[in-house]
Amino acid sequence: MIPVRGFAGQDVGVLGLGRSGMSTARALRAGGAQPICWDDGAAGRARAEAEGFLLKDLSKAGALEGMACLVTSPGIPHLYPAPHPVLQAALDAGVPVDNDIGLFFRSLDGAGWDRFETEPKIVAVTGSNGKSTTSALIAHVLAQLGRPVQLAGNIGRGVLDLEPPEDGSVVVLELSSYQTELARSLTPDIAVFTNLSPDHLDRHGGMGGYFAAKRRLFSEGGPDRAIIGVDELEGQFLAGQLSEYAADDRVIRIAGRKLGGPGWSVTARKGFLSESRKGRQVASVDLRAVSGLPGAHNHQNACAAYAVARCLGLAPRDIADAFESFAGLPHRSQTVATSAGVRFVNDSKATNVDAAAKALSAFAPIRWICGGLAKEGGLDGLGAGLEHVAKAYVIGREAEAFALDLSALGPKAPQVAVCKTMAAAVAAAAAEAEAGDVVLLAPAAASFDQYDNFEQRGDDFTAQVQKILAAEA
Ligand code: UMA
Repeated sequence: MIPVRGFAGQDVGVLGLGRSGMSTARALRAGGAQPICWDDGAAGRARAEAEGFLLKDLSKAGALEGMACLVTSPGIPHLYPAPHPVLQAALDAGVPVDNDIGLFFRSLDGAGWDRFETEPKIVAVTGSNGKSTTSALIAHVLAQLGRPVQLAGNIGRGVLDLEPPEDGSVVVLELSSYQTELARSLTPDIAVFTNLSPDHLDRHGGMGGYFAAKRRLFSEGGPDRAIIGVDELEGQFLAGQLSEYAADDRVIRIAGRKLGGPGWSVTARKGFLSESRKGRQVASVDLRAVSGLPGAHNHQNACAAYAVARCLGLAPRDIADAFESFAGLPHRSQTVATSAGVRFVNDSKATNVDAAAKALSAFAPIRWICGGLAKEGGLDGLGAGLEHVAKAYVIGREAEAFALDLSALGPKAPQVAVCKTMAAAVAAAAAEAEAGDVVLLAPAAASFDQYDNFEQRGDDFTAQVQKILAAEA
């Protein structure tokens, strides 16, 4: 645990008692503060009570009086579509608001940091898609090459749960826009922006707000190195803004196309990663046979992880060797079974259209399981990968509406079956699949209409596949 500094003897409100809230309460207590906790759900309150934390309904008038700070959880709206009532009360009372990420950065350095022979490095990864895989891949490469490394953040572990970093170690943080928008302190040594596509727009008041939330990772503390995906205009703009001159190698551009100019870049085309500096290629890696990183979107993740590893002084050959043993993450292009030449792939994390488009372009021919709680922006962004789809099997409470939206894509529209449940979709797709086909779950929608989260949806897919294959055996 990282004890929180700066609040000893003071009251600090903790709103939300899930993964980040509970670790915040513990770390505040370890740093000598008095956490005063609240959660709108009984389960959260029970968790805190079981650990002896003080509970107080922070929405009651005057409850925030005398508090040094209010720490909130990422899932709780602090601005749009409307602040949670406790956040509004903090704004009204002038109580500073922070989150566990801000507390982590403010608590990390300070007394004792100079005892290290090799200072620990903090790498923070943000972006719409690929940030979990990129973060996990960075951690994997470093671990393979013998560097002590810890991984936390949006990937599922509260950042204050980390152990204090040791000599020469690296902390890799996956950060969502919810987290970067609010943190009062953001000072990574290396920061990565993978890409940008519409997501969480209700929480950020639109695309501009969403981009601004992510951009804070680069503007607050000013990382020593910024690794920026420039396949979208926003990334191009950000890279341009951070570079003092064209060959400024504090900025490393990553892309799925060839980049000109004298700057430092890492690009991936047709399965080959290429590193260029001062206009010349300095290294290349063949990614085609790396089974844990299928498809162009994973090749972009590989570019970002490679760039981080290069910034940390690792050699291209060693990084390439470490890629080979990366198994991928559950629910992201994860092959869960292969039977009679049919591959079953769980990409439940494809919760938006852009992520699904990337999954569709990574495989062919596809029996595509899709649908759920549709996000703003429609299905137009599914792009060229749609041509890989032999047939779509639609799940979700609003499956008919989703199927209609797919059919409305005109000549590009695949053949569609309305299945509603995962069991029906997997059964139909498996029955119709031929050797060489990929049965792919890549919903292009959130899971909350039928599941608690995308992990539960992916687990259901895997369970249904196993059931069918067991019955066939
Ligand atoms: N709660 C309230 N009032 C509310 C809403 C929630 O009291 O109005 C309470 C809930 O009852 C619950 C707690 O807040 O007890 C949950 O807080 P949370 O939703 O912030 O979830 P945590 O368990 O703290 O997990 C958070 C991240 N969750 C979100 O961003 C929604 C996790 O990312 C992250 O792994 C974890 O911190 C550790 O850092 C998950 C996520 O869905 C994976 N992220 C989004 C994404 O990837 O798209 C951004």
